[in-house]
Amino acid sequence: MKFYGALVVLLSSVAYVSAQGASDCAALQSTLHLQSTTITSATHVTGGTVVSTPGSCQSSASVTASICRIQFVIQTTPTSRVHAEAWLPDQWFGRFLGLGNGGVGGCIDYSNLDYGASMHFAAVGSDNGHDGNNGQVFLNQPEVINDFAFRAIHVEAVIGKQIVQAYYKRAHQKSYYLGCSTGGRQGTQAALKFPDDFDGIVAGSPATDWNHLMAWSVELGRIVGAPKASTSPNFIPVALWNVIHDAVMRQCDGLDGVMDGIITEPDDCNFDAMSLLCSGQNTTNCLSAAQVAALKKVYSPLIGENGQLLYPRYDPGTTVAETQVLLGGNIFGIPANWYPFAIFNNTNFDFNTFDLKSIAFADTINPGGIATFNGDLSAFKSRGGKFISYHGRQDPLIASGNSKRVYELISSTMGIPNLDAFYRLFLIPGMGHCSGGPGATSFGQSGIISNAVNATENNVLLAMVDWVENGIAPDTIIGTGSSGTHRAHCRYRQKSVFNGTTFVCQA
Ligand SMILES: [Ca+2]
Repeated sequence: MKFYGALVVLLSSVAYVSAQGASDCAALQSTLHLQSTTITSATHVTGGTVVSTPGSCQSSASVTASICRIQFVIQTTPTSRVHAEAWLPDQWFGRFLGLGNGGVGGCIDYSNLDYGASMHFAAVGSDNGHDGNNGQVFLNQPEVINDFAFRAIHVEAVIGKQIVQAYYKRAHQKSYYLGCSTGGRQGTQAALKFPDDFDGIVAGSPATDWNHLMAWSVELGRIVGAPKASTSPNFIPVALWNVIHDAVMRQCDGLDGVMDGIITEPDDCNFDAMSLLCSGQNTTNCLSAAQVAALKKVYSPLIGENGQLLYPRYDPGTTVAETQVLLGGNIFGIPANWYPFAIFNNTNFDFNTFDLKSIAFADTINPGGIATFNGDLSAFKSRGGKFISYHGRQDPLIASGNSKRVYELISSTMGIPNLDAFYRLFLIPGMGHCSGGPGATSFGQSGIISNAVNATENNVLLAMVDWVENGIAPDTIIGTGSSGTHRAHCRYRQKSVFNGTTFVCQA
């Protein structure tokens, strides 16, 4: 029944359009002329094949549904350009889908191009204005940073929609956006700066308040001794993270009423790091005083020069492997690719010198308006836009508390106590960064996942379609776990509460 529910949504609201065929696709390369845009390839691809891909990110991509694949380049300024692809399915349901990126990345999201086209969207993804994951491209290139900070998604939407219209010989009916991490930030930026680009935005684990996220990532590394962790008394070896993880779960797993390896509300977990302090006879599987102090800092918010909150605390409950991303003793790769090239213009920047003044300096530059921390979504709201955010509660890269903070920022800025009418945030217990983890973490947020249930109530993208086209807002998003279990994820500020049988959402 659930599956057919999804089909009803997909089929009833917009007309089914079949594309013209392979020759019409190929013809676009010579017949379509768009501003500042060069179409480099237009080829019909039969579903079930693998195609080669340009750039340094990957060499090939799977094509599930038969598509017209259009590769194009948009010259955004004399010193910057965006490479993009439109995957236009033979069976199109009239919807446009813009896609985001990850990290400091310039990687076209082929996985979600394939996903979107399979779901009958005309899907467009870009390289974010540069190729690959190296921040060197930002050095003395403000327009490349502008593409990354706000422009790539905008031109992908503007030009992409024109390509869609030319191919299908009719305009799209509704436009959507899907992205996570940096993609979540890009979706937020789209709602703030270009509110007409998308009718519905799905922004996962958003890297909003980017400048302070970068700062927090560095400071977490420095708390455990990076970039000289090997000689630091604060360094915590991976074996001790096993001890810490066990202690965190012992103290906090049961707070939600079920010992299931998932901390439903990490903000309820006031972990007592002192309980792990070595003492007397106890000298193994325990922490030194310096390590205890470091761990307390890890689980505390980042506070600025003037005592202000810069960024919420690291979520307790991440797995040992997840802790190694920011707390393994190195400066994390994304800020290591951001500060030297985009902030300090110093390819040899020494992270030993990083401090609160560095953070304040980055705030003053805020290149390209990258911060993306503004609560005024009034233009997006008044044009009827709908926004869904989601965030895993054991996200090892972006504290889930930041998404609560963004919700409160929007609420206070706009003077709207409850944002349900246009903005919903779903918190996902037991999910890491964008996907994965012991929770019910598959809900249509990215790619084609084998155990995902593609029904409206189980799929965040279809839920968004239902909200935009039918006015039916999702009260919950039902995730599927790796073992096939389901859990209804609650929208903030509701709480996920165990009622003795199952988790329910309570106001
Ligand atoms: Ca639990």
